[in-house]
Amino acid sequence: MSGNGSIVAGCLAPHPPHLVYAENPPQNEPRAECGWEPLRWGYERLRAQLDQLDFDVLVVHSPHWQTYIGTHLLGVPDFKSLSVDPVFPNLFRFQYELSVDVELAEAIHDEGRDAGLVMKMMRNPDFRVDYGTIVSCHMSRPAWDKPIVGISSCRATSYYSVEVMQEQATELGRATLRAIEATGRKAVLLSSNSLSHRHFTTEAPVPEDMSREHIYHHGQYLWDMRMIELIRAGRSRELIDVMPEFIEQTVSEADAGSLAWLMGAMDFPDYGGELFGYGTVIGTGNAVVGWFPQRDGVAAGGGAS
Ligand code: 2XP
Ligand code: FE2
Repeated sequence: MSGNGSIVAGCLAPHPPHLVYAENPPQNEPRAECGWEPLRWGYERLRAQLDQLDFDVLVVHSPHWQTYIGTHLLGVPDFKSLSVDPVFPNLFRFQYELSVDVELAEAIHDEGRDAGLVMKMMRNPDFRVDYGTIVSCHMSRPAWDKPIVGISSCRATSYYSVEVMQEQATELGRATLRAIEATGRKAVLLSSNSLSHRHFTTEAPVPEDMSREHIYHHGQYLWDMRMIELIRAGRSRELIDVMPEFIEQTVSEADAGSLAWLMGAMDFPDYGGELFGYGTVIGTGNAVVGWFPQRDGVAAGGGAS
């Protein structure tokens, strides 16, 4: 099948390992009593929406696969290993087993290269898939019954500036869309990042003790609310316009380009993203959001009315 693929949903799908920890799936070794329910209920609502959709593949852009020369894509059909979070090994020791849609990954590689981006297929069969990719995929689709495409973050913010990163990431998004269309895939896209990212540097004796969980400070909350307002109003170009200041003020993980990639791939939606949940994790702001371009009432192809 080829030529009539589409993006059926785009999601903001943050990856705090705490959320997997609190869900107690069999793949994760540590056990939790509870924790971060507002966010986990948000993911539950996102999953219910995705269950209504017919799709072939999850395409995920992760801030924690950091490649300093160009954008890399997982290029091996199957991965199986243990993922241990380097910062939270007490919360996340996860046995993963996943398959990759290598044909789509190669198509994105080729489209990106043809658009002038530096692209590379990652062919090491012993590669350890990053925990950002794993957490976002697990929380969005815990059955692990769909192949994924994993895309790295090329750190253009660190090398150049947020503005250069955004140019590259939106171009990568457009290349991703062209590849999805050309290969005939029905794809769900995951932008694996939190919003504000200032966080506490010590942990409660019981990590899931929610009496200790709150936003790092009020200014971070105000920024998160502003970003969520733009998302819900379908003002995605403004979202990109304010992102340099947002990233500077909140040290946001959006600096990785995941959200700019998503907006580029979805052609800057002028319809609202649906907010499924908001909550903090060690003080960082996290929103779970879905954009559904094929929903009734959403004009395909965008364009302000
Ligand atoms: O520190 C990070 O980048 C994480 N993703 C882990 C923790 C909490 C995030 O919200
Ligand atoms: Fe992170």
